[in-house]
Amino acid sequence: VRDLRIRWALEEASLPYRVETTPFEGRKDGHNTPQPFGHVPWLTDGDLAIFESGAILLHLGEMSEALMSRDARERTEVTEWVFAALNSVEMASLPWSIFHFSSQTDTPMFPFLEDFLTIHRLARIEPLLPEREWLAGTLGSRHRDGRRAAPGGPV
Ligand SMILES: N[C@@H](CCC(=O)N[C@@H](CS)C(=O)NCC(=O)O)C(=O)O
Repeated sequence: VRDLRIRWALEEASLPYRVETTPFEGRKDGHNTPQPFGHVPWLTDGDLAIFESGAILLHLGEMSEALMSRDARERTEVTEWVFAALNSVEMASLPWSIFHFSSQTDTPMFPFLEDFLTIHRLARIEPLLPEREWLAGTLGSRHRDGRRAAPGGPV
């Protein structure tokens, strides 16, 4: 479930947070949540309610330099990679995982999606990774140095 990426970011930034659950049944009919499609996750921060995991991540990035630098170029890199993860990788990995986990890999779409994902997306990222620990930012080196960002406002 897509709350994992948000919990991960909150942990990396040492931001305080509380997890709440919502009933699965009835989430679409009359399920009055800040998520217009009746989906999870959403984040409540004070009187702000944010849906879409990418939008939530960018909001958290604004709260912690451990997640997003204040430098304009580095901020742009973070934004690029958040969109790349959602728009270029997840758009292929999601249908791939639905076929995979529902054991429908014999559908003609499956090899198409697999090639699209592995050859046209992930294989192109592979050569970038030996040069750096993270695609954007310095999250890893912050950890190696033992420095963590100070907790920001309430989440
Ligand atoms: N693009 C949305 C996707 C949200 C989404 O699809 N959430 C799933 C769980 S990860 C959900 O609530 N599914 C319930 C349903 O489809 O009814 C995001 O990234 O937040």
